[in-house]
Amino acid sequence: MANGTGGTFKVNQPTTTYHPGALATNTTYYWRVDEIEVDKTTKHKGDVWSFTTIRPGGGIRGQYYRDTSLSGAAVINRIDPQIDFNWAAASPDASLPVDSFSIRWSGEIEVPFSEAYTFYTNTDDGVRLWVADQLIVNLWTDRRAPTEAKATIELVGGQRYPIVMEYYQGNADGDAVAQLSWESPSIARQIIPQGALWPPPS
Ligand SMILES: [Ca+2]
Repeated sequence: MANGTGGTFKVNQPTTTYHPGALATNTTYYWRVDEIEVDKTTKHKGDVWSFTTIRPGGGIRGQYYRDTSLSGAAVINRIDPQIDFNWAAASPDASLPVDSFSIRWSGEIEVPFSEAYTFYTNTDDGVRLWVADQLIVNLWTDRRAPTEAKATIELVGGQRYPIVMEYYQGNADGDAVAQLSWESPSIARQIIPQGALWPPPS
């Protein structure tokens, strides 16, 4: 039964498994299993259960500023699929200077499993990272080279948490790098994929 629209009887099922075929994303499915006893007349009506399939993630909002302190109006507002940038000695965009710019990425993150997640920032220059409203990385200083920081936090599978990463490229130190990765007992270290990230709820 899909969308709670009064579902349809699917099939008499002689075994304990049923394969419904491919499911749509971002859809709630309802299902009920009735049993008939071996006398073929006594019926037991089951409970209605439901679940909602995930929708593909939409990346994270990026707001880009023309100074190192995220002040004034953002000159770029866009959705970045991931935080995985190495601009080297260049600028992210013609509307930004090569040096002295800053970025705030914000949105939500959904984790697949209930376990400890280690977040890794790799930046040149400064970075601050909040996950689940906790400031877990705070290195708001110039860097002479891409520098890693990490922090571990317990999260619950299937839940969405706010995530914010702020970053700046300083005035004097050439290269600009900003990357955000994660790792858990179930996930090998990787750049956080687009499918786990969402723009802020509107
Ligand atoms: Ca730099």
